[in-house]
Amino acid sequence: MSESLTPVVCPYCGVGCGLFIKSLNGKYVGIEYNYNHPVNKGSLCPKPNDLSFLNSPHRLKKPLKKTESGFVEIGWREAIKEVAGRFKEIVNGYGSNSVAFLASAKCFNEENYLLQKLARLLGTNNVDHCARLCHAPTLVGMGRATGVGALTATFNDIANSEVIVIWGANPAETYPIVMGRYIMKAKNNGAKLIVVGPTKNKTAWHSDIFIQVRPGTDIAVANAIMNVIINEGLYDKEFIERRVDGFDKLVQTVSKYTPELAASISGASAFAIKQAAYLMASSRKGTIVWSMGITQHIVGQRNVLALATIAALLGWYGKPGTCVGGLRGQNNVQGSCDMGALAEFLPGYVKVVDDVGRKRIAELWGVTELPRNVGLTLPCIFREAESGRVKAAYVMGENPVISEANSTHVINGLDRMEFLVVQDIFMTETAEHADIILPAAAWAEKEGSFTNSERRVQWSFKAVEPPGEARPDLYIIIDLAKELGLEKYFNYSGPDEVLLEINKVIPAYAGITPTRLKNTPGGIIWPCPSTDHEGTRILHVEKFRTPSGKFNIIPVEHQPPAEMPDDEYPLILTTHRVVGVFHTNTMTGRSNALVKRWPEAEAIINPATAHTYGVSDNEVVKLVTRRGEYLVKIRLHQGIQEGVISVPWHWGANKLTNDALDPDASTPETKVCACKIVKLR
Ligand SMILES: Nc1nc2c(c(=O)[nH]1)N[C@H]1C(S)=C(S)[C@@H](COP(=O)(O)OP(=O)(O)OC[C@H]3O[C@@H](n4cnc5c(=O)[nH]c(N)nc54)[C@H](O)[C@@H]3O)O[C@H]1N2
Ligand SMILES: Nc1nc2c(c(=O)[nH]1)N[C@H]1C(S)=C(S)[C@@H](COP(=O)(O)OP(=O)(O)OC[C@H]3O[C@@H](n4cnc5c(=O)[nH]c(N)nc54)[C@H](O)[C@@H]3O)O[C@H]1N2
Ligand code: SF4
Ligand SMILES: [Mo]
Repeated sequence: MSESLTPVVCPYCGVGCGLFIKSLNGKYVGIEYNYNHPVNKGSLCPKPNDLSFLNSPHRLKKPLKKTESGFVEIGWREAIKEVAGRFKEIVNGYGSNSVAFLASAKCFNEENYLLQKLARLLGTNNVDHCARLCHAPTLVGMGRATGVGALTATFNDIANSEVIVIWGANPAETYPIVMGRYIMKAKNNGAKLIVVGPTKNKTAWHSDIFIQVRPGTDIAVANAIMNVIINEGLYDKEFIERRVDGFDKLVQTVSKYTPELAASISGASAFAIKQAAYLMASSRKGTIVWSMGITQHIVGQRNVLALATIAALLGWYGKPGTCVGGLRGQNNVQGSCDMGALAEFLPGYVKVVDDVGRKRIAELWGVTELPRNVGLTLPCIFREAESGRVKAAYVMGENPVISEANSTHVINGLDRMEFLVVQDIFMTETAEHADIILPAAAWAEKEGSFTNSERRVQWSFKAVEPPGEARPDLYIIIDLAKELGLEKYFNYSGPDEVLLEINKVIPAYAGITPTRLKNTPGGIIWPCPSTDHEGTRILHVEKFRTPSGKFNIIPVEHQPPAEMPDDEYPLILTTHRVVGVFHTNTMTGRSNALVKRWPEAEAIINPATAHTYGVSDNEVVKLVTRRGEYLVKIRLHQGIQEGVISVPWHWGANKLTNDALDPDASTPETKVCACKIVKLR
């Protein structure tokens, strides 16, 4: 018997906690806490305490092919030949842009890098991943305002802040270690906490000021806060003068957003808005972080611009104890974006339309040109599939049937395609529509690097053996590329060689070599331009990375959500997450201890709203929107705004949600739509 402990990075959220996997003869038997890990010092939230999904009998173990009598097992050789053959046929018949690739924030940097390289060498920028449903507005908005889409500093800087603003996020459930180890630490040291959102949730419980807004009204509130800060002369004048462009335009725009106007738009109290403005302005060491309550709106990118601008007024950039940005969601969503698994960006955020940058990467890859048109984003891939223009897709580690807005159309799109490949660790709701299913090894069964929300790149080691014939995504992509005739460009023996190429292609990763990373247990924070550079904790210290070197203020106006309540659909529906369930529940849903504690969806509404519609606690009702219906149990919650119903989306609520898109980031508005309750008895 051989027992071992292997250091891995948690496979769930973007906090990037470290732990050890305990294995016996190559099989997962449990975990041990890693008390020396710089991010979590041993603490873990509920999810990685039970990783028994690794041993689930439902793991995919052999490639599968759809036949008239259902899925049948086939060999790897046949599977790869079939996938390559059909992709070649479709590209030759309909052109490169008739195929699309979905990369995965669950996979390593090296795997995402290879998948986007494969797409681009096949001649298409149709490669995207779940960042599109998530922090694409942050990427675009922070990119325009500061030059970099990522979080400006680290969790330690949050802990050292004197004022912390959490806007449209519920870290107590979604980033529990950031809440528990960093935000609460700051609070214990005297920091003040301001929370903005529609629900007095577990995060808001700890707030000093809670601004309760109706979903989709954040710009009005943000502009009113800036209105007070400017009118009272509370902004950081020196910072504005030296480091910010566009202040005068801002003054003009926010002048009409009085706290009273914002209160009438948002339902928040004008008093709370004013108090929050004074409290924020009381310190030059502050944090503003946000997440899906801000981004999943048709105004997601504009929301981001507004919040980033508040921080600029207060000088909350470029110094210890300040931190601004989106808390990145999936364990490797920051990395997947860095690697260029996005329709508009090549690795390192080189725009596909940037001739110079694109040429540089083409040369490094040994080709003369790369596709120069922006590709289809995730929601658009399914729309184009439904209308018959996207003929084939390769889905690595995503489950769009559950995660995409207005999911009925996603299913229509998948079914209309001529050829669908799904590469996953489980038979997902999406895989059921596939022609070929490829069984992947889970993160602990392979090795590679992940990048957390702080830009911290960490190596996660192989701890256990994959089940059956499941293989690491990296080798599946390499084999496929070879079968497609691209062997010259995919000549890698493993993840180390891929990371060495990433070191050359992405300047911010230049010094993050495999040897160094494996010997640096806490990881290295990018930008890290050379192997003797220790990494960069705080961005924008001297200059912003915009063309002018200054923070670029882009003032924004309030705009109502795409769909507002009316007589027929009188309620506002929003969606949220719960701590013990991750996304489409493929992994947490197969980990027994978690399923016992978090077995099903519970939609929360205010008791007054429940009274109006004659529903009671625990009652199962039908929720109906213009797009679909969904049965769910009702849970009464004093803390939620009247007229709002909040549904966890993990179990299929996206039948209801609106797929109206943010025009700048292409992110669907999954945080607001109009809805009605239909009683079943
Ligand atoms: N347990 C668990 N943790 C996770 C995940 C998971 O699935 N499960 N997923 C990870 C990922 S990928 C992500 S992106 C993050 C997301 O993390 P969060 O954004 O924190 O998660 P959500 O619960 O979707 O939304 C947060 C809050 O937004 C508020 N909200 C809704 N509409 C609005 C609005 O219009 N304005 C404002 N101001 N607030 C609003 C809701 O009250 C909700 O509490 O979580 C990560 N962590
Ligand atoms: N209504 C509503 N909808 C939302 C949201 C919301 O707040 N409200 N949030 C959105 C957000 S922020 C996000 S990030 C998306 C997430 O959307 P998705 O990324 O589609 O959701 P996941 O369940 O994380 O899908 C990951 C898949 O990868 C598989 N997997 C795990 N490890 C591996 C591996 O090593 N290799 C391979 N090949 N597969 C693997 C898992 O089994 C799973 O099927 O959902 C979005 N959808
Ligand atoms: S906070 Fe996130 S990274 Fe840390 S243990 Fe929980 S899910 Fe894992
Ligand atoms: Mo996300």
